[in-house]
Amino acid sequence: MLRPNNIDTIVAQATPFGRGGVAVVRLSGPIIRSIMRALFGCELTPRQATYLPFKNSNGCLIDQGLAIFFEAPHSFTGEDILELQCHGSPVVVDLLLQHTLSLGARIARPGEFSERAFLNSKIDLTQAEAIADLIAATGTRAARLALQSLQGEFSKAIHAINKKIIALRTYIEAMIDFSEEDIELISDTAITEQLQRIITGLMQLTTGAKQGSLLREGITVVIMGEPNVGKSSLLNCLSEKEIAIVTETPGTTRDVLRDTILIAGIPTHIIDTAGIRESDDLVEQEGMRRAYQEIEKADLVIRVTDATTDIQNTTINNTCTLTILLEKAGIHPAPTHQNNCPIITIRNKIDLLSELPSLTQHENHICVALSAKTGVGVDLLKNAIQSHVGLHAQEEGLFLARRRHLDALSKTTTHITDALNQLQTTRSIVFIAEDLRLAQQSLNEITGEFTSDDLLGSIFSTFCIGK
Ligand SMILES: Nc1nc2c(ncn2[C@@H]2O[C@H](COP(=O)(O)OP(=O)(O)OP(=O)(O)O)[C@@H](O)[C@H]2O)c(=O)[nH]1
Ligand SMILES: [Mg+2]
Repeated sequence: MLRPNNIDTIVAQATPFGRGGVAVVRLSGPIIRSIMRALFGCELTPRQATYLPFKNSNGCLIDQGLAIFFEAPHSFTGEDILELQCHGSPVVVDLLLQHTLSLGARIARPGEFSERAFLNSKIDLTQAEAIADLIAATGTRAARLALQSLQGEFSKAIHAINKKIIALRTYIEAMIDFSEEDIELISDTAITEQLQRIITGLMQLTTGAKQGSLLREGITVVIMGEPNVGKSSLLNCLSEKEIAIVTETPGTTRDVLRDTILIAGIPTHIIDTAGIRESDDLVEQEGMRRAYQEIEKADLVIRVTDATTDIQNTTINNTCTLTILLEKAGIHPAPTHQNNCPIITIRNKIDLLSELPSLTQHENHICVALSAKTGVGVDLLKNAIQSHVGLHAQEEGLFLARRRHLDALSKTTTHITDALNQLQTTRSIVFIAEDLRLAQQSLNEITGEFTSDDLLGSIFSTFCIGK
């Protein structure tokens, strides 16, 4: 592990930058006691808030406030920590930081406090990531799930599966080591059953992690369609803001416009694009090229049509795929185009036809009749987006997973499946043992028990300073 030999004492503002009632400056490391003596002329009693003047090296007052000393190892980082609560002025914070730097501390890198907590085994990697996720959470559900992970729920679920792999590995390794001796061997059927049980556990965990990752990452929904059908009006209506310019001139939108809204607690990144039509206008062509780029990355496409003019296009047609839609619009997707993501068709402007809002479904294809101008039927669209995402209402078994967690779970499942295949084909105990070892290694990447220094560096560098 990357425990440095010469541990610096680090300092950072733990509260957001700017003005406020109170700001917190946090220090962690081996020279905290000498910093306390320089700042206050004494060492503080651990875990006791003391109201004190904070002085610079000339004895001049910088501020007065509360100071709390957490003695190692009973602190967040496992090292001595000093927290200074001063008035929330950027000038005061800066003076305090400068003074602590002159006393031998250095400015912390982003995530360095959490990194030290991890390296000193105060928290595991999923808990460290949960701190960053809790801070970044955009909705109450995401915040609740981050807190659960911080309390160790995700790690507990990983450990439960790990225990099963270890138990099986122990048997298998013993079969290799003592194959000549008279030990009780477990049958192939028993090994198969145990492997299958591990796979089932991994599948359940992956489902919960995938669902939870939606709350963290959100989904990308791209609005596409011909010019003037009301795409930008729909973006404005969904985001309840005047983000896009709306005019009756076809070809108004050229740039890609985005906003993120919460639909059933899921961050939904809505993207409005240029209207798609044959055009000689270079700017419009560039707009369409950008629209196409966004469509390629979409999780869901909302195809808007004008109900007053476009009757046959809105007919529900379950053979309507993204590729067909793009070709109809004169865009010929590259042969590498893979995204055949689901499409919801909108019959917009129903207010002009005095039609009632509706949601119709034919096999997998959904059509919503609404008015982006008056807002009627937009709730139906939100419901359709929500059911497309398919997020469970209950939170049990959901984990606010990251991409790397999903990758590690998938690798683990592959290794266990390989072990099962070995059992059914080569029946080589040595190969099975190796697959189980690799499975355990992949699973341990999640909690950080087996993680390369490079990966750790990249994880913690995404944290904010002071955490
Ligand atoms: N009556 C009515 N008018 C609408 C509705 N939605 C949009 N419009 C009008 O249709 C015209 C075009 O709307 P936009 O939202 O700019 O359409 P767009 O698809 O973004 O158009 P481009 O950016 O040019 O591709 C504007 O005059 C809107 O006021 C609707 O539901 N009902
Ligand atoms: Mg527009």
